[in-house]
Amino acid sequence: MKRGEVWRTLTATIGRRPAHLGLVDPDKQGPERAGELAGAFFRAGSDGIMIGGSTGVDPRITDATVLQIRKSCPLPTILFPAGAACLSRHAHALFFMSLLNSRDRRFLIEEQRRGAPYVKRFRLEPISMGYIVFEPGMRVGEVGHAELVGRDDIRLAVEYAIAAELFGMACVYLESGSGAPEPLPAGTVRAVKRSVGIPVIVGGGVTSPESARAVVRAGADIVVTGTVAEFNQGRGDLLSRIVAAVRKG
Ligand code: 1GP
Repeated sequence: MKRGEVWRTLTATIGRRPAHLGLVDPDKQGPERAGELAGAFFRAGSDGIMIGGSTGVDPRITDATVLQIRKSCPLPTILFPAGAACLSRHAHALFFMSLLNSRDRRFLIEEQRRGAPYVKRFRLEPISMGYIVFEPGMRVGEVGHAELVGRDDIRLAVEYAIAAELFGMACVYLESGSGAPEPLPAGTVRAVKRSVGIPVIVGGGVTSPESARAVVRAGADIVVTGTVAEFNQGRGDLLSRIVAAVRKG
């Protein structure tokens, strides 16, 4: 995968079927284990690896994690940064994202301002994203000072998503928070999907093929899972069944 082709390739995929991205948080394990997780996502049929978490890590840890992931699987690597300190020149692309419902300028524009020159210098492919955090929000809700959107607050969700589209953002991400007990309700995903023409990404709390199916049938173009891969062993390859459910639509 060449830089500059990641988003084009992913959008071509979602023209045919929903896509799956596996999330690896460099803060949760060492690079070796991160590589193993990426390999598991690849074997399960994921379309790419997102690298990031709620807390800013040492850029050297992000670098080592990205390099190990690239050794372990051929999938495109997309940074999902908590801030300017989480960039790596070794990734293919990054979600250049703004947490639209943050109360803190830092997550709306300040981290982005600080990181922008490095994105250029590292020639990372930027994929602009409106990031919206819903209840329960988990760690990212706290760290990002999000004014959480209610799970069923369709009006607010749709307004944020349309605003993202009008800003020219490439996609919108509906986030319930990593480790959320459930994914976002189908009604909320469906309403957002009907309101915007840009791809809709849904993540947080997808831990079963049934919940993955519900989210894609509601209209998610891309489903993100992180936590489930960490507990995949001994569970009948749950990850492969989740990814298959996403791909089948
Ligand atoms: C977090 O939405 C992602 O940003 C993934 O969440 O860890 O709950 O799969 P999970």
